[in-house]
Parts: sequence; C-alpha cells; structure tokens
Amino acid sequence: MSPAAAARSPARSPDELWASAATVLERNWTGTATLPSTAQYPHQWSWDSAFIAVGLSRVQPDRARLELTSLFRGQWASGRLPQIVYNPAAPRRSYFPDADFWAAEQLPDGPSVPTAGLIQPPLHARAAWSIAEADPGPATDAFLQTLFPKLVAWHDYLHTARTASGSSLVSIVHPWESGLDNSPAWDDAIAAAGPFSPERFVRRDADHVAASQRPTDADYRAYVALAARYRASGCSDDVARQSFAVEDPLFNAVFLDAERCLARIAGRVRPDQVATHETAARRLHHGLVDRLWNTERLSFEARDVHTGRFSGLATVGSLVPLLDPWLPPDVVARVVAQAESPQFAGGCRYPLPSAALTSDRFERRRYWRGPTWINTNWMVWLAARQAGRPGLAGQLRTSSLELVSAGGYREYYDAMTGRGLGATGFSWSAALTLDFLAADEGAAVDSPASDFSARQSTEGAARSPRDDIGARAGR
Ligand code: 9WN
Repeated sequence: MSPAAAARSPARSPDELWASAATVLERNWTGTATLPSTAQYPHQWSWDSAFIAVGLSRVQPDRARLELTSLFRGQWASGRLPQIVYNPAAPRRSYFPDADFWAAEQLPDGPSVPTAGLIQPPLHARAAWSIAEADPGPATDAFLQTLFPKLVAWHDYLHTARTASGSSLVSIVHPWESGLDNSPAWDDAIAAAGPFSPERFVRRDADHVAASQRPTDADYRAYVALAARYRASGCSDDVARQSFAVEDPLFNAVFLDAERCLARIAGRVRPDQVATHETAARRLHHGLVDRLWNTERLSFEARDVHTGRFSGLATVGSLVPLLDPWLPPDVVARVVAQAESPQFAGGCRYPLPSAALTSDRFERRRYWRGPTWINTNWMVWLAARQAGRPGLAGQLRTSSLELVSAGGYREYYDAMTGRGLGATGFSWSAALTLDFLAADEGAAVDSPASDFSARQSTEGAARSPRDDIGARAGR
C-alpha cells in the first residue's frame, strides 16, 4: 500500500472487516443461496449471486459453488439465466414484482422453479473462475464440469437471442437488465418507449429504504409498465419488438470478460472449446469499440438500438470497458483519465460515483444516479489492475474499504461524505470486501494462472484474515 493510501487506511482493522463481512453473508444465507439483503431483496438475484460467489470463494468455497449451482436451477430451456430466482420462504408481498407477476413457468421455454423473465449482466463465468482460482481441487473440478455446459448455454442465449440485427452486442430490453437500474443513461430510451399505460401495483421497494434514495414514482411506473409489456410479449427474444432496447457498455464489457473466463474454464474441462470463447470475446471487443465508443465525446456510452443515438452521458458503466484487454492504448488512457477526472474520482472523496458528478442528472442520494457502489468499484478495480493501472486500482480498493469500514455494508454510499444509503446488511458489499482484502494488491491479473501462484505464495508466507475465518467456518 502506498504511504498516501496507508494514511487513509480504514478505521476498522482488516481482521474486523473480514469477520463482519463474513457475518453479513452468514445472516443472509438461506441454506442454498444468499439474499442480497433480507428485508429489501428477499429472493436470489442473478448478478448479486455472482458477486457473492466471488467473496464466498475466499471463505467458504463449498458455499460459493452452491450459490451458483442454486442460481442455475432457475435457468430456462432457452439458456436464459433470469434476473431473480424466487425464494419460496419469502413473506408474501415482501417484494414486487413477484413470481405471480411473471408466471414464467407457464411459458413454453420457462423454468421449472419460479423466476423473473428479465436477465442481468453475465458475471457468472467470472465468478466460477474466481472459485477455480481460490479453491483448486477435485470439488472445483467437478463443479466446473457440471457448470460449464450451463454457462455455454447462457452465453449462447445472449449471442443468438439478444443481439439486434447486424450487431455482435447484447441488447438489454429493460433498465433492470442493466443492474444499474435507475441510471440516467436510460432516461431518453425510457421516454422514447412511452407513453405507458397505467398498471395497478403497490411499490414495496420504499418500505425499508427512504423514498428519496429510491426511483421516483414516475420512473417506477415506467419500469413496471415495461416489465408488463415484456411479459405480455411472452418474454420475447425478438429485440426489434421491444420498445426499450439499448446496447450498454457495462453489460457487454462484463460479457467480454465472462467469455475470456469461460475460455479459461474450457481449458480445464473442454480444451477443444477454448478458441470458441476467445473468438466470442474478440467479437464483443469489436462491437464495443465500433458501436459504443463515442468518438466525439471520447467516452463509452449506451446506445439506443432503435434510434442509433448515444445516451450522451458518462456513468460508471462508461468505465467498465476497461475490462477489455484489446482496447487501443489511446482509448485506455482516455478511460483512465475520465475515471480520475472531476467527473468521477477527481471530484469526490469516495469514488466512484455512479453518474458523472458534472452531469445535471447527477443526484447525490438516489440509487444509481450518483451514489458510489462497491460492486462497480470492484469491477473497475479488477479492470484497472488488468490494464496495469495500479494507481486507480489502489484508490478504488482503499475507497471501498473506507466506505464499508465507516458506513457498514450498505447498498450504496454518498460519494461526498461516505454516508451509507439504501439497504443495510448488503451482501455484495460484504462479499467484495472479502475479495478486496484477500487480493494481492501488487499482482497482475491478466494471467490467472500466474496471479494465482503469486497469491498462494504470499498467503503461504503471511497470516491472512482468510485463515481465521476459515477456521471459524470449520473448514
Ligand atoms: C431490481 C438486488 C438488485 C440488484 C440491482 C439493483 C436493485 C432491484 C430493485 O437490487 O434492483 O432488480 O428492486 O431495485 O439495482 O443491481 O441486482 O440487489
């Protein structure tokens, strides 16, 4: 850690953080999966489970494997991996939209357990690879063998069913599919998809979190109306038929990274398929650069598939394509400069704000329109390490650990003051804290094999918080 970072190191010791993060995950564990937050989100969410599995791989790899295995119980015959796998033990009316809203099991290709019809960013191969790195051995080998075809089916679904004509990129057909649900990047595409016929529903999301930190009623009405339209289309895979269809830099960069991870997993279980997934990652690279790099604003931006127009907005999602290892050096330099500029890290005490601080759409406390999130910090941290940018990576790791240390494991945080916002006892904030703490800060990550051996040798030499928690968890 640099002297500057050390001077700003968290008030709570790494051991305390480690233990408290593991406790949050323990509390949110249902026996087969981890709830994002018991009161606010009482089901299993797709990309949450991936982040959670990354963290669990550091403390309880058996549980990390079970987390992903139970999520894939909800996979549809088409390969679709849904946004939510509903928890039968959740109290009735504790979350909306519920399983009855989707009635997904009634669709011809629907799942055998109740799920939502939408999807979320495909981080699952990254999570599986994290498990492979953290816990090599026969249990992980067997797990990868079983999971590999399911990951392939999920990725195939995205490549074939979710791309607009002539594009290699995935389109999201609802803001909830982005994971950055209320981002200002969707405002124009939502407006163009309206007007929306009124749906009868009761919001549950402001039961536990202040309404000022959640979407406005108007935005929520649009989300529910778009979801109802999608359900009415039979959760159609025809992107052109959907009134909201957007190519998003974060979603597609995560997918590119997932294809690279799947190529590595193939190297373990199906060497004949390595090249297929490397090629798919390359296709996504070309799509990202050709379609989502705005050469006028020198920024990655979401693009409306129907109008071809860029969102015109920089959000934290604009920085995630740094995960692409083939970006031209001038694009890498520009994205890093953007991350460090007054738009993002340079303008606040606790980066990275979810929307540019300089935008007139920035809202300090409303979810995804300004606050800092641990999961986006983690993705840009991973990307910055991969891109050989230790300064940015170190800043994001320190900022994240300071946030959870002072504010607890909250859903998001005020980028100016660090105040915790949204749900409490939030699983991915806890899980990714474990990953930040366990990571060897100096190691390069582009070559997973060398990264893992470097980490093993440092862990072998020094007492790690992981050893304590492993012992407490009875490993
Ligand atoms: C809708 C569970 C999810 C996250 C999303 C986050 C929020 C849900 C909601 O919570 O979305 O999916 O009801 O607001 O935006 O990224 O997966 O933690």
